[in-house]
Amino acid sequence: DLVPVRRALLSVSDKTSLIEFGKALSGFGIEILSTGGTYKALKDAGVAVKEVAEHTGFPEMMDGRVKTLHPTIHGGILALRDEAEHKAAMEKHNIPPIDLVVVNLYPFAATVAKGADFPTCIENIDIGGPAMIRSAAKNHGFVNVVVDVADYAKIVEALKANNGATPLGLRRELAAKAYAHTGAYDSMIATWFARQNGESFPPTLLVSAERKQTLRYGENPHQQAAFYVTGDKRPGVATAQQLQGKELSYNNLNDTDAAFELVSEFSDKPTIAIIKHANPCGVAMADSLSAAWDAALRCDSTSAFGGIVAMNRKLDKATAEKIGAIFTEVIVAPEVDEDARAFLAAKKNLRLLVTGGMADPVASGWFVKSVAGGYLVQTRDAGRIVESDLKVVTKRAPTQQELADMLFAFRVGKHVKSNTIVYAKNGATVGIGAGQMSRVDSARIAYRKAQDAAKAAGLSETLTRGSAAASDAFFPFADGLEVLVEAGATAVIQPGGSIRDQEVIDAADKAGLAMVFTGMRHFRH
Ligand code: 93A
Repeated sequence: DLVPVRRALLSVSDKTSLIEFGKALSGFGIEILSTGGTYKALKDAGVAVKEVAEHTGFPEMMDGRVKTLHPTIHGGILALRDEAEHKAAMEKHNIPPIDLVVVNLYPFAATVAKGADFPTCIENIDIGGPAMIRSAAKNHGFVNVVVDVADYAKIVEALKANNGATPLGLRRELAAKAYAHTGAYDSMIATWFARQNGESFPPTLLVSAERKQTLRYGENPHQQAAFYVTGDKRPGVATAQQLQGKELSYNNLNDTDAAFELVSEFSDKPTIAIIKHANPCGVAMADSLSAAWDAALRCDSTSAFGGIVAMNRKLDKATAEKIGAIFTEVIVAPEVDEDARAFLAAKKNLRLLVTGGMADPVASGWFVKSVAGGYLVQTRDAGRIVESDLKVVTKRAPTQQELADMLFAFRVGKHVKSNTIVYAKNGATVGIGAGQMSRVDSARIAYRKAQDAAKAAGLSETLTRGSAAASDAFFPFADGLEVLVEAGATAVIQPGGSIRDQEVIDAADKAGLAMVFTGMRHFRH
């Protein structure tokens, strides 16, 4: 299954490492064919190269739209070298075989990202490149195809190891990668095109994402899993750099994403979120990160064990020491200072990630969920309630502190599984009820957890006394609100919109609570 490489076609938009690779190929006595720009770059660097136009006897034309779309090229790639009829055709039409195709495509995504106009984006749809990649991958029995600069070294190594030939295993591996590449390229174009036509979603779900990593297992050890990335370079779990610790697991990635997206909601003050099973068990903002950690941990120090910790400021040593005092799976921060890094380095199992910045909470994007027989797709929840959105519905209006805590609690609640009740006081959650089938139960659980936390801290009363409480959706009855009253909350924020809103408002008035409606709910199932 070893096939010698005698002739290569190089046609690349991204010319990174091109010269070194060209020189290496020449060193194996391989003839190089190239299109205009690639030809010029190689020639200027003194690498022996022949222009495709000379090879085919046909000039590049129509502003480069037709460069390599010629039977001399495609016959040379597609011909089965062991088929008499194919060999006869090659001879009759004077078609030399091409054994290696190296192509990277017109930078369509980068052109769109630059904000280019419609005709420029269209001109950056590569046609000849994908055609050659697909031809070469189809004929992997004889032909090598390289679409990624990172694979240049693999080819050179194989040629070295096999005296100028490559093994079938490598050619098959490259072929699979080639089709993934052209598929992702076309799906990107399809998505862009649908958007130009005014559609939010393309007619078919073509998600352009490439496999970054095969994970050890999925949510459970008997499930297989992999991580696919879209190429979006914004700060987040897909682009974060891991500085230390074991490989991230499926659950780690899911939880880290939840933690980082949550904490990215807050920018005014140093904020920390501790996450377990994709739900926060403590979130707090304070004048320093270290104080934010103390307050976040106080909310539910039992659940914080084995948690994922995210923050919105550079991690400093004082905070790292505090986090390091309890068992933590992952820390994710925009940056980490030298002293914190040195301190954490001793904790070999702790995974430390830096993102280089924070996520944009109002960025657009898709949320995909699978159901039997299909996928549900929605735009991500970029909804954000600010003070001017609030409508006071009770006799008493909230105080400034209550207002601040209500907005904080509601924003945290957006990142908690429904049904959600979040109690917050002085910029810190003091009770979180998540994922219950009844809103009353979420309110009760959050209160009970707050009582546990108070007991653990040796306090005489629970921190929910004098707190603001947020509900991710309206109260269908007054019973949920009555639990908040019992817990000592003095202010409530909720979407409103129930046919029994008046009953709920009456109950709040009776207890002297201040309540506001947001008009927006944050279900998260
Ligand atoms: O416009 S094209 O779709 N028509 C072609 O026939 C063609 N052949 C190669 N674009 C074509 N290419 C692309 O040109 C390659 O995929 C590569 O991205 C680029 C390299 O051009 P140059 O060598 O002139 O820099």
